Amino acid sequence: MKMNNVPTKNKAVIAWVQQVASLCEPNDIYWCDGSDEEYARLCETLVEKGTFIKLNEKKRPNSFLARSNPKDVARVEARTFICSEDKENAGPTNNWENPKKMKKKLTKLFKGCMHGRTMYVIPFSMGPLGSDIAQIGIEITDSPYVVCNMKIMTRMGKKVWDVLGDKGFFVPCLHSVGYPLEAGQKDVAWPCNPENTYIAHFPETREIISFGSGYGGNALLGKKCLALRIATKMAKDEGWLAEHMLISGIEAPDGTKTYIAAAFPSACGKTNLAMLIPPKSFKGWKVWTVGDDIAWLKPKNGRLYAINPEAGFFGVAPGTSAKTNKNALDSCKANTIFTNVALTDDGDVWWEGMTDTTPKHLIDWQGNDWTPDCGRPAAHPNSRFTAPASQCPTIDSDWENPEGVPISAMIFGGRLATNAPLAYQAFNWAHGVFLAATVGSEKTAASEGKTGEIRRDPFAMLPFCGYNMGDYFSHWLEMGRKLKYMPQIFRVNWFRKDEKGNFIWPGFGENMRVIKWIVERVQNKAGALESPLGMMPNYDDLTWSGLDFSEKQFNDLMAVDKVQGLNEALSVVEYFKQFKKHLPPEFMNEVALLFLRLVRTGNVWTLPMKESKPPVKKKTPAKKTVSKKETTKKTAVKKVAVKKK
Ligand code: O2Y
Ligand code: MN
Repeated sequence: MKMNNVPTKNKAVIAWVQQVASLCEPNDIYWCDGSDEEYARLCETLVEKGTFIKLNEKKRPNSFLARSNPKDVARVEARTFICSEDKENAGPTNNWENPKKMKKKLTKLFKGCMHGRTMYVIPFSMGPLGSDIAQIGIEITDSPYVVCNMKIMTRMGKKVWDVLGDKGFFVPCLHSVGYPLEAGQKDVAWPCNPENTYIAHFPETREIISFGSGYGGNALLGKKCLALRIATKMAKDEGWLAEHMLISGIEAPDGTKTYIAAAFPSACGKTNLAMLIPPKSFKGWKVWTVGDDIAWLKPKNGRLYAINPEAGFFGVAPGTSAKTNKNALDSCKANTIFTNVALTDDGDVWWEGMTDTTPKHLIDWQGNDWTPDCGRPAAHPNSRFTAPASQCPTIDSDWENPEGVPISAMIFGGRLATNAPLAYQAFNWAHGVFLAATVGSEKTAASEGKTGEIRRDPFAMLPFCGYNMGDYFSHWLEMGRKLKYMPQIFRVNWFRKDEKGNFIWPGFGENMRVIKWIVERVQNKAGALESPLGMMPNYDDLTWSGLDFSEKQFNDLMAVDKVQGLNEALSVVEYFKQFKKHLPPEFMNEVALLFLRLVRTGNVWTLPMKESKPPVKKKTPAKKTVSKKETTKKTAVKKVAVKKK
């Protein structure tokens, strides 16, 4: 196929685009320049095709609503593959296919798959253009919806060619909705091919091929596919970390800023934490947003520096309100693409949990009339907004700093109703890596298995690690050995419930109380007591102004039941078995220490009440590598202190 207006001299790019075009046989090829004019033109085309509905310009300027095919509404893990030469390198937690076999299968599917369509070539950078932490990708797609979303989610367009140069490296990302239009065939508003969906990754050769879905992580290939699955493998080979983490800067009243990174499984309020608004009583404290989903962390001068590789938020809409996350709501005031939310009668958007009062009439995410009593949700539970990060009122002044921001603390959280305290700090790096590897959420639906059982989601990376997860654990341990000033590691759980099934902790903005303790811990300003699980804040170590939360309530929230703890440790051992020889030996050491600490305690470990509190609180030195020996020594001191009182 003849190519016009080719904007690059990079031979590898030109050859690849040629090769894809002769396989997919599109009507024409369009090289995206990333301009606002191009975006406006494509949005107009999408409106004409029926994919986009233009929203009320006065209420939601330059914004659009898309409704997907009901069979194409989320990432599909069952159709996501890691295609490494050796099955063992995909590990026990990934779907695997032989790369040659997968390419053969995909070649058949891609043959002629772009008939009747334009093939778009999207140059993009994950990370600030030119940052040495950033990576360049080129996505070929037949979906203009994908082009528009990529414009928001990445640094996309002309400038990328300059950075790439004639010989620069890029990750080829090939995507098709898998819905060719044969002569005379009419298009549909959301073309896709759910019966033949494949999201295939080739980590060793750094390639991505996705077929059949036009939705989110399946189709916007810079996000989960490149920035996590391919990047984890790059990071392992090159000595850095690609993580499913938000990044925030926590500003204290004295103006100092402490950057944290935090990992939570999907649907645990990650975006809320990234954009947290502190309680009114926290005068002078501010939370600044660097990223809400992905962090790339590279070591420099013995420290870890993080960038957000993305340029936008692909946030989940339901539950987002002025109360739960005003900053997210403000981020999508304009210039936003909404997918699968409801349409109001005045041409704006609505979703469950957005407002206190429910509109009397809506058009639901499938385009049908909706009333509050109709028994169906108005917005799909996985409906999304694609909004530029620059529109977030709390965007950090350094969010585009090509050097990244220095990370002082890393937080790992799950969703657990029982026996999981609000917050604790790892004793040292290896213990922290162990804590991150054992994170999980309780299964809530029958489809997920037995309700109450824990679905482990190590590092919140279960669906996103591009190689053997056992080797990933070892890589983290190795990174700790390389760093001089490693971040302190913390575990949190906002979701503990009482006997009546009510959440004990109010969550949302009140989580700032925990974040402040974490910041003060890394600054060596706050105390903690040794518990069987880690270093725990005492009641007085958190700030309580503006919240009526008693010491008794807090201690209940922090209690550790010995038998439940031992059972949890046993279930961790069971979970680890699948990694066989890839499991780092350090982890069995950590399990043994956990068992020992638990058997030494009474039936229920609780924080001492105020009057029986030890007189001296030990502070862990901030930002210093704590060796095993030092940890043991510190533990001994703590025990003496507890005994003394
Ligand atoms: O269903 C999708 O395609 C979106 S999944 C997603 C989107 C933004 C941030 N995180 C996630 C996730 O699943 O972790
Ligand atoms: Mn995510």
